[in-house]
Amino acid sequence: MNRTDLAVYFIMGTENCNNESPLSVLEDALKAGITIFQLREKGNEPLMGKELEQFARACRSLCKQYGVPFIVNDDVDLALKIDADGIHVGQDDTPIEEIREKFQHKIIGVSVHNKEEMVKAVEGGADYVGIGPIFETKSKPDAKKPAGVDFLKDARKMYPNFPIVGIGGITPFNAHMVLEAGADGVAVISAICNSNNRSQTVQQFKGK
Ligand code: TZP
Ligand code: MG
Repeated sequence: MNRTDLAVYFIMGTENCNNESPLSVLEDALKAGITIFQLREKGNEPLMGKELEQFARACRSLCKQYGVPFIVNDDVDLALKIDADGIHVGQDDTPIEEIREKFQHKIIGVSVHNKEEMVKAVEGGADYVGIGPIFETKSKPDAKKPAGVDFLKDARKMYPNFPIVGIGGITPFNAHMVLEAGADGVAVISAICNSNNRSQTVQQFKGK
């Protein structure tokens, strides 16, 4: 994958869209210029089974229409079934070696929090890593404590050219800290979901 694909990485599931239809939030974000999208269906009442598949297919086709890579969080079977462009996994999800067999030419993203996890992901064949939470987040109840940008800086020094995205509590106001620390982009839920001007928010993330 290109490092530039990570510039504005929008993540969303139905629970993140307050009073708006999730598909219209996604289409608005795509129009605004997000560069990659991850479907992350979590929470108390997540879509499941056929409903989830139908929603995922609709997201997939919107992303295709806008030429934006479509990534599925965690759910390897769903990603394969709907021919997603890639999968994103955390440290407690399916191991990368197992995924790569099924995702030969697709994007694999891994969340990492320290040097050991980073090395393992890169050597195991990840296409990009997500590092966070950088700042305090309200979108992931089980998130680790905010880590700031120290490890992100170390990760960039270790791997000068590897695709890295920062995540967690990132807004147009603090994004510069993440980019200056060496990230190729910012991964966000609430900053885009809750924005009342998504086009402006995305342009701000792009430094415009
Ligand atoms: N992983 C680490 S923080 C986080 C995830 C999925 C949530 C990011 O959401 P927000 O609203 O951009 O802080
Ligand atoms: Mg996970």
